[in-house]
Amino acid sequence: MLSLSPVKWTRILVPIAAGLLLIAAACGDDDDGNGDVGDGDTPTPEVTADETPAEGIQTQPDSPQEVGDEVTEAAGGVLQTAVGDNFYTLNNLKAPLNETTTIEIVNDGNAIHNMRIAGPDGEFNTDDDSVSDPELITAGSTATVEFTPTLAGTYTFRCDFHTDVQGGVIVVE
Ligand SMILES: [Cu+2]
Repeated sequence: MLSLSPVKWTRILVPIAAGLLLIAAACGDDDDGNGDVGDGDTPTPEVTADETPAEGIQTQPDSPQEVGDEVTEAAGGVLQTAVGDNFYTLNNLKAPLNETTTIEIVNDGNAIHNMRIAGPDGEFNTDDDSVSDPELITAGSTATVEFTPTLAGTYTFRCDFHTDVQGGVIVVE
């Protein structure tokens, strides 16, 4: 070792120093790289979280009839209301989630009425509607709607024959 000339020491030390600089630079790059990876990981869970709220009922139309203050709850799987010309006597209804409620509607009016519940899609006249059976309730007769909600929320219903004035809501929870 002691026999090496200054020129030979230089040939050894310069590459070592250069190597140390490269390592230091590489470490700096790694830190930046790790930071980028960390930032990149963050949006991934957000995308997953965005998929979850897709479940649930969609925005429902407003009830065309003013919703009454009196809440009528299902009892023993049955909800009773009536219709006149042209309104529901009880239109602030409440039904349990994941159970079948039979809504009984008596027509106390003279005109034909019915009940159509907008389904989870929040639109009338689509496949997920629940409609009275029979669909036309004549004066003095009774009809039923079998309603089995599997999603919580407030559903809107209306009469197909008086869509602008006759309706109400069913709160499901
Ligand atoms: Cu009607």
